[in-house]
Amino acid sequence: MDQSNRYADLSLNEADLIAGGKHLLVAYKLIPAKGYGFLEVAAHIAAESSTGTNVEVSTTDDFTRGVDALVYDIDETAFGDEGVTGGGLMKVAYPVELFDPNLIDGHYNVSHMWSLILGNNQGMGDHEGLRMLDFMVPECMIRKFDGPSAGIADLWKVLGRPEVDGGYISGTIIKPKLGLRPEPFAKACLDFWLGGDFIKNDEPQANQPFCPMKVVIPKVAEAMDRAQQETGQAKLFSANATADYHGECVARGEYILSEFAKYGNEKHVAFLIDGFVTGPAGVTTARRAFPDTFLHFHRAGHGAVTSYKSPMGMDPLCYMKLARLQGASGIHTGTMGYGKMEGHGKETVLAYMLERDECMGHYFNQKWYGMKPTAPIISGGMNALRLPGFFENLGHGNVINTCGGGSFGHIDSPAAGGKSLDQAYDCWKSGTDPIEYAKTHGEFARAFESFPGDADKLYPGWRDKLGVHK
Ligand code: CAP
Ligand code: MG
Repeated sequence: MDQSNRYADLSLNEADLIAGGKHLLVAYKLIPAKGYGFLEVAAHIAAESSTGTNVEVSTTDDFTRGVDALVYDIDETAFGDEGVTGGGLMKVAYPVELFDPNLIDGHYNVSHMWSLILGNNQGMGDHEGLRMLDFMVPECMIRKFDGPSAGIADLWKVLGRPEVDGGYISGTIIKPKLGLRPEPFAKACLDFWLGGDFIKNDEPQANQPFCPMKVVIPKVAEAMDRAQQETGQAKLFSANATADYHGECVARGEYILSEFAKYGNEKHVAFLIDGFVTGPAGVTTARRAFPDTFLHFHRAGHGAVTSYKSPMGMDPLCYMKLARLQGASGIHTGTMGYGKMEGHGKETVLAYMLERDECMGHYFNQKWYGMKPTAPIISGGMNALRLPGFFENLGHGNVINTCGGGSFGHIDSPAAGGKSLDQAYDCWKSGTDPIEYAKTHGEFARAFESFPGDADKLYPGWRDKLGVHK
């Protein structure tokens, strides 16, 4: 049934909708199934995502019609006509009345918003692809999402740095991903902390019988204390507190904090939450139960909904915005084409959208009205050699960066790996040519020999220039 006479109004003006402040706007890429009209399917999507279904129902009244989501703009061939790689653009205005304030405090919840704007409409039979490209939340809603509590400024403070523009935080992920018992795990931590600042659990490291949390966490807390004494520098650990049940997440969080508190280091802890698989419930549990602890949003699994390979799901930019609304202190943004995960150089907007108080996205300018920033966490196949280019592309270095292979793969030691990362930042910041910089900075220089494939690609002729022959 074509419902475009009810769920589409192409005379609506986007600037007026924004100025009115009473609608959440969403841009989608739509590929209608064969035999269906573009506007017909677009209207069905607006219906399915708000007040309707595939037919008119007799229970609808005038109030109901007043809160219909409306298609207000379409461009049927915006992305070409090449099957699932093509498609058109559609924009929908959702009245704010459709969204769900909490019973307990009136705050909006992301789960509800997500299930409305990217829920049932994903499974409809009359399209071959529906991907959310961008959305814009109006001020009256922005002010009622939790947003972040702790942030990168708190970590800079612990590190004794300025709380604005505190700079690069060099980190690692303990590798191997699984299979270390408590002693070697804690030793790996110490070995890195002698050179770098920040360690995170790899996301599957939890409470396995071969490395129980109650055995390994005290050893890691002890290793942190030792590293801090030996280096005279503060160190940070992001501990996995992910769990299905909120009670388990809170129990893990409390336990972890209590162990680090024995050395006065509870502020040196972040909680890693696998926020894609737990969903907003897992993130909000940690955000609300531990508002003073940096909430490290790891997104394993997100590719299922954000990958550019798919005509479905959402653009990574939407995922970043959802994370900031939920209150992540930091989230993995990928490596913008410089690491091993899917991505490209123009993804700098992912970081800017998280950090800034106002940012132009793919389709909408989003104002955050003072909501705290979410820090970009850069991870996945990175090492010292790839960092100068990464910083140049991003334009700043106020990020947390974790290099697992890039630290534990350094031929001298994990500490040398950690030092090579800080040197890479210093190299870029000082505007020095990396080859010239390597001549006077040993750990950075040895990264060339540690990752020769990258060195050949990024710095051709490096062997001759650095006098390395074997
Ligand atoms: C990185 C990592 C992260 C990925 C996730 C890994 O290790 O720990 O989980 O970065 O991707 O297991 O691959 P390496 P993203 O440094 O050894 O690559 O950050 O894009 O969410
Ligand atoms: Mg990992």
